[in-house]
Amino acid sequence: MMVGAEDEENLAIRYLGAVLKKAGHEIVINPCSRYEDFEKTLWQVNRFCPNLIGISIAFQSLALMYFELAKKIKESLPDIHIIIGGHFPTFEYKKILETQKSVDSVGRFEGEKTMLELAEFLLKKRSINQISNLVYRNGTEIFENECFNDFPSLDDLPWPLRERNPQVRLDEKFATLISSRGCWHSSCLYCCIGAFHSKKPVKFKLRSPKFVAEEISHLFHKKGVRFFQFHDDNFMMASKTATIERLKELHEWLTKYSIPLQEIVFLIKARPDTVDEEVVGWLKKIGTIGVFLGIENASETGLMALCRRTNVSNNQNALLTLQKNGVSATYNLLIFHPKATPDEIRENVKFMNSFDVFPYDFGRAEVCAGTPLECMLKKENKLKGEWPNWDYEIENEQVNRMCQIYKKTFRDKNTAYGYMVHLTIALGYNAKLIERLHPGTIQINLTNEAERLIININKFIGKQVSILSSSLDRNWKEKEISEFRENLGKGCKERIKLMEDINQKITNLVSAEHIFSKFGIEQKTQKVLNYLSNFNLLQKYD
Ligand code: B12
Ligand code: SF4
Repeated sequence: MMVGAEDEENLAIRYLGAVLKKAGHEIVINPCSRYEDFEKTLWQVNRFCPNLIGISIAFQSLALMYFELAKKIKESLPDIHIIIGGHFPTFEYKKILETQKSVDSVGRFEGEKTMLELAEFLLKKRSINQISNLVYRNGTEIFENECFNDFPSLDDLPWPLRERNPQVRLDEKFATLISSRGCWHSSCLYCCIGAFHSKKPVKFKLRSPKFVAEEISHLFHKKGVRFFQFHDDNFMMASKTATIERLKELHEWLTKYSIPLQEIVFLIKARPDTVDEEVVGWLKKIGTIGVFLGIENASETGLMALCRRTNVSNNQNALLTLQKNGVSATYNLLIFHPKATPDEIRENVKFMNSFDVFPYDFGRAEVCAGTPLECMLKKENKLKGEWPNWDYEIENEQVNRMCQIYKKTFRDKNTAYGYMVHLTIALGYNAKLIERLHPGTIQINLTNEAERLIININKFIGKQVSILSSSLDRNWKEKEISEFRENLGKGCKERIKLMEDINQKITNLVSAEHIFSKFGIEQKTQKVLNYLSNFNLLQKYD
């Protein structure tokens, strides 16, 4: 059984499940993203009684939850072998095995080979010291096997195990996939991807466009998926020439597989220094409607401190190029980091108040295992808090004060700020998705309404951040903090309501078009809906 967080198809447990299935093992994929999912997971465990449970922990923030799950599973069925793997355990394997008695072993780095070999061990076909990348406990001792330090051949891997019925988003069938593993930059201060692949001969590995297109073709033709999200760390290559070549090849194969490109949409991740007119032209041709853009900071000093190797003009060019070409973007600003200065914060706040087109979030660079940030703070003896939820103080006192107030306000659950941002990001893509897949008069109104609302939300966030930044110059009293939190929460909740309304309208439009198309009415849906709304028969489309 494979267990892991799953807001959208979790490719880690689904790739590992696929190789085990291909080798003839029976597999159950059990998503478990929060404590509320424990009951269902334990029920599945007891029903299926697996010999082996693989728990995937990518997110350090969820590690304690999965340790608790492992304990509950062991209490109920003590003989099951529990292995955990993913980004966090890859680096923290020793501490995990020392402190978590319910965990039998840790699989480091990529897990395909490890899981296959562990399954063979459980069938008594190999000994435990012959399992690559495995660290395990035997009595009170911990043993570390040799690591296989290379990428698997991505073109030869079976496709991730998927449910018979695809997930649905916005009434469109939705799937996640990857076209590469690793990252050619591999150096950002807060990111563990560099360390995760650092011992391999190359920093990243690609799937051939032919095989990526083949997987898309299967999902499109056999399962009706039209909405695809690529989870590659960087969808684009280090050089423009290589990027264009790859996009052209992908375009060619998608066409060869008879995929009507106007009928599919892609979301991808990209660094700003890889985005220009020509690249965006090709991205649009293959169906890209949205980009998770790695802006990360709006000042030169901030970008340098975060080791991004990009600059402010890369960021601006990428944002403006995407905007000009009608592709949506969303990004994060890590304005708080150990060396952030008041001037840098002010530059970021200015940027937030000047560019208000795309949804974004902002916050602090968090300490994850294996990152250069963790290494730096350890070396400087500045890691605070308790494993695995590390904390740190920002060197500049004023910025540190602002960050503390940020945590008590923007990150307080009651303000619902996080949920508002989450909805804004989705609204940005939804507005573009209907533009590509469901064009028409109603769509134009809805897309415009959504884009206006996003600008309104950004103006609101910008204003709140400007107020917050006054804490750079003076300390805030507790009363001021609670009043600010209250106002922020009120503003967020009002906007959440507006977004929920418009998202509902967008979903209604998509559903109505799907129903009409079942009756063979493909082109005129929105004209008919508009006509009916004249008679108040369809008030929800007003
Ligand atoms: C998709 C994704 C998401 C999705 C989650 C989708 C889902 N599962 O529901 C979304 C967008 C929701 C998301 C959110 C966040 N994410 Co994210 N995300 C990713 C991303 C880009 C891809 C994951 C993926 O599909 N990889 C492809 C699979 C095939 O690779 P893999 O996960 O590495 O799995 C392999 C190995 O790790 C190993 N393995 C994995 N599990 C197991 C289990 C066993 C038993 C074994 C043996 C091996 C093994 O084998 C697998 C196959 O080879 C990764 C980056 C990355 N490259 O992985 C970041 C990443 C996991 N995310 C990260 C972060 C920080 C976040 C956020 C905190 C961001 C934020 N500020 O909000 C949130 C946290 C969400 C939460 N729930 O707490 C960090 C995690 C760092 C950490 N150690 O905590 C990563 C590594 C990005 C980074 N560059 O640092 N994320
Ligand atoms: S944040 Fe992105 S660009 Fe930076 S090292 Fe990680 S994956 Fe690469």
